[in-house]
Amino acid sequence: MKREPKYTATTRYLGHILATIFLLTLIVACSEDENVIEPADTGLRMAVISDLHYYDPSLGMEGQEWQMGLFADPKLLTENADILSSLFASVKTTDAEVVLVPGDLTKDGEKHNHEAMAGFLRSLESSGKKVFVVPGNHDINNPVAKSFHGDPAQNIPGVTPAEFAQIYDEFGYGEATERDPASLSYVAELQSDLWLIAIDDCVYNTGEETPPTYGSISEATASWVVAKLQQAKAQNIRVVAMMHHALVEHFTGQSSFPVTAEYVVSDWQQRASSFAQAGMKVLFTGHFHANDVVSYTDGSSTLYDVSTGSPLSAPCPWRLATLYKDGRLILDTRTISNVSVPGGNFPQYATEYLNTGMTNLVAYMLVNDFGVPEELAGQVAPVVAAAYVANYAGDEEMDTASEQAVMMLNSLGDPTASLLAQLITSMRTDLPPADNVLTVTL
Ligand SMILES: [Ca+2]
Ligand SMILES: [Ca+2]
Repeated sequence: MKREPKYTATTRYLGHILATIFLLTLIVACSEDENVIEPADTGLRMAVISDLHYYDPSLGMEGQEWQMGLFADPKLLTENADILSSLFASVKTTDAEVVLVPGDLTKDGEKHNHEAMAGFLRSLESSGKKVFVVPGNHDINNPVAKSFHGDPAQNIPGVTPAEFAQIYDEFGYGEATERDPASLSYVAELQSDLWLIAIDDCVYNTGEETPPTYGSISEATASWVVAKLQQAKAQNIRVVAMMHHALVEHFTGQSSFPVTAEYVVSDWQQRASSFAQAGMKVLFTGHFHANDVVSYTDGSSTLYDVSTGSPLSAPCPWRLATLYKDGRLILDTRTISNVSVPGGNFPQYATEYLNTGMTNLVAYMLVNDFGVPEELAGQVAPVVAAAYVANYAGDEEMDTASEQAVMMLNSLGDPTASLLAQLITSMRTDLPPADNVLTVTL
């Protein structure tokens, strides 16, 4: 006769403990097999906010000159203070340790707005983050720094390069381990084995009545950047870079279309090749107001140009980026949504504002700058505007309306019409990799 085993409460209890230990062992073994991130490598968490274009509403928003400015450049300037306030509140809630701002901190380089921006950045730092800035094309020696208390608009003080560095002393210039004598470029240490190379590619002293849109890295500054990259490589130090203008074309032909050429730095292929060869692997940029990522390869060297859109242009994005020691860079995108506007739906309001503004601007430019007949301009402008909206948002694709417009334009046998067809196609054809949520290995 088989005897039934007798379980006591104690043996059942011991059994549970043994089962738990066994399970825990399994979990640990599985974790090791899957090669989870070592606790020591939590990565460096960065927020990237670009093209903030701050303008203090108390400087006035009245008059035809103000309205003309909005027509020529359809940014959400009227709503900018509320939008930036929402942005800074959101950035504060993240666990980002570093905040990168690749230029265009102010509407047009007004000293008043720079000082206010420094106050906002100080408040970000008091929430436990380190902020680093470089100038954009609007920020320094800007001849159109104005207040708008009715027509005519009034000139107000701007800033010189030295004043810019002084105002943003706590946000890069004061903690720089090295500064480029030829520009406002600098090196700062983000971690003991990670440098930020902040590159100033802006052109300040043209003597023109309006600030230049294009950017250019002087030979002296390019050599300085290459020397810093080589020094980092020799010391086994990783590098993250930032600059205002794109270093690499973000869509095919961007540097040659008349309306988009000035958004890519001059001599971009030469600069991109030398920086990639010297070891630059990732560069955060802004300027075009588009969320986009492209790569550039020279031989065995590849770099990623990560462009971040503006909070003042739909979809009002900013980025979170985490860089691990094994080279993985995880990029995520956030958009600003909680701003009070007529109708209550801010994302929809921002998209309609950009769409309408770009449609009107493109129609005007087609007729007045490119000699396109008014009827054709009226037909094509909404398609070009929609291409901008899609390109700014990132991960863009062709749609039926664009395909039909491209076919119609190509059938006209006119050089301007063909160029427009190319522009629409290029702006809707995303170059790899993806733009908003992705992981790349540097
Ligand atoms: Ca892309
Ligand atoms: Ca894209």
